[in-house]
Amino acid sequence: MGWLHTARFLTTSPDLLHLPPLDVPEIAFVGRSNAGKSTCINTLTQQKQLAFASKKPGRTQHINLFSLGKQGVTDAMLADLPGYGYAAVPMQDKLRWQQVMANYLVTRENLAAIVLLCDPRHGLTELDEVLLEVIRPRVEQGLKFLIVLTKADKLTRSEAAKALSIAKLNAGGGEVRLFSATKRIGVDEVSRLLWDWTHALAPAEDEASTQLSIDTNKNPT
Ligand SMILES: Nc1nc2c(ncn2[C@@H]2O[C@H](COP(=O)(O)OP(=O)(O)OP(=O)(O)O)[C@@H](O)[C@H]2O)c(=O)[nH]1
Ligand SMILES: [Mg+2]
Repeated sequence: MGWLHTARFLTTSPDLLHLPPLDVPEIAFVGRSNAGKSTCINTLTQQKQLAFASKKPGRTQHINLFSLGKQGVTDAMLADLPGYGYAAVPMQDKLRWQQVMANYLVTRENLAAIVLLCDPRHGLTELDEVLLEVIRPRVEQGLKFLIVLTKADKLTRSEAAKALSIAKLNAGGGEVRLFSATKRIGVDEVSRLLWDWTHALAPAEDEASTQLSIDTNKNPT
């Protein structure tokens, strides 16, 4: 989908305090370290090195923002967050990160959707459950929520079907999709969902408002 290809790096921050306040809808990618968050962002945006992915868990250590939108009109943000649950991280860093993450998820005003990435071979971990609890009040207030089951290329057909039905039970009314960066499973579906969530207006109205903002830029009054 053309829209996600427009992603470009905006900024990086060690915590919520240093993130710029924004008024476009933001989609946060969260989950266990090594679950495939950065790879998922690169696959969706069709850019190899936009977010830094790595075999070594704990690669992403900041909140990284990527802006989306055509013709210089930013209409949404992707946020790549550090993963949790990596055993080799010192306890103090772990606790600090859980705090940064909870703070971001609970108070980031323009947060419109959360994508929780989960490797279905491990299932939802204890820390994933904690995260579900933290975001529950916001999801109940209308925040969109999607569980992406990553690395689906590693599952047989029946394992995939089983993982999907278990995740649906845990998603609390949110969406669930299978995803694979290597086999490009679920890429179009997830892209479509993210577009729909950040563009609640009918397509005709959306076009009109984009046109309006371009005109306004050209001809300020
Ligand atoms: N087979 C397979 N491997 C994948 C897939 N997605 C990610 N990986 C691999 O999983 C590892 C971790 O990927 P990352 O995208 O860096 O994971 P992350 O969740 O951003 O990790 P942190 O930044 O540590 O939180 C890398 O070796 C990726 O190549 C996938 O769909 N299929
Ligand atoms: Mg990462």
